[in-house]
Amino acid sequence: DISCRRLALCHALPKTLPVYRSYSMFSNALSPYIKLSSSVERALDNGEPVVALESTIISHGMPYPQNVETAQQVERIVADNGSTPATVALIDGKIHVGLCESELDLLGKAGKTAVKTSRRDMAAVLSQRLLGATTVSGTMIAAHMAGIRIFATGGIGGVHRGAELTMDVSADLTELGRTPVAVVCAGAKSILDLPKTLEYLETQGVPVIAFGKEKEFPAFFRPRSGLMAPWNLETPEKVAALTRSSLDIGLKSGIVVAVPIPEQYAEDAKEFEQAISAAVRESEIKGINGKESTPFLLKRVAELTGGSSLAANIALVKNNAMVASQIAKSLSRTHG
Ligand code: PSU
Ligand code: MN
Repeated sequence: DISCRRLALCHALPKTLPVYRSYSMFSNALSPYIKLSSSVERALDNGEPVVALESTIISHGMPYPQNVETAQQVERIVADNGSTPATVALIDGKIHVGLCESELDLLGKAGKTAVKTSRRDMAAVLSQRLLGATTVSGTMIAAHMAGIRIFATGGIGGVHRGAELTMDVSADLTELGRTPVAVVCAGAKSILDLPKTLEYLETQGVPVIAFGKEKEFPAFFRPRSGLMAPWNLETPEKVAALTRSSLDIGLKSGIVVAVPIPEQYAEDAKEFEQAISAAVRESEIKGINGKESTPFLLKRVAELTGGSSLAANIALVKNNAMVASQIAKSLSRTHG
């Protein structure tokens, strides 16, 4: 029967064609805008696993010089676990996928003078040749253009506390609904409204996977949020298989792979909750909103917890990079 045979043919296509082809991958219109590093280009050409990494975490998420040190260590962890790291940033009118050491340093030193770049900022930053640090949403767009399926970071943005009045919902969540990249993170910080964040991801059609033994959605500094994740998968292979299925059936949406912070780095919930509540109150009093909100809250929580949040933040990012690299490796094997 014809429809049956057509289905079989469709299914055979991704297995017989090489999936990664750097030049045929993006159209001629796109190629003047994208610059792959030589190691990323080589890996994509050979169908080897690649893990995307964001740069807002470098410029806005951590202080210098820990930000640059962490970025370098995270790249090394990705490499040590078998994938090629591809940190994303917008530099001089181009989307860079894979940065050299001096470019990482540039972003680290730029700090908040770099433009925090999510989907709505991409075209403005490119056309004005500004230095853009990509958020989860900006990085997902770049990764998808380059043909990268797996992306590691610390935490995703979410629905902010009080969003019923402010409508402050991170563009990360709508991006997850429209761009097929799996984001490996430690869940979302409780500077956010976590129940609403999970609701919004459901609306956007995004599978949220609790990775490992724990079935709850993690809360960044804490391995458990008290909220059940809709899915729980124990191994990188199972996450790669889910990602493969999502791509095979043509779902255009992303995936959240939520990895709990390793227990030995988990922070005292009470101290952190107090710091977070104080930071949220302060931001309301100061009238901080829009894209300034998340960087302000991150900075104040770090200050109020005496910097101990920074060590936990670095530890969980490294752990996520390791898991993402393993998932990417497993996924690249199923390309056949
Ligand atoms: N959460 C963190 N650290 C971060 C961010 C979020 O714990 O560095 C950054 C990420 O780049 C994320 C962005 O994509 O903040 C979300 O910002 P907003 O809430 O303005 O959408
Ligand atoms: Mn926002």
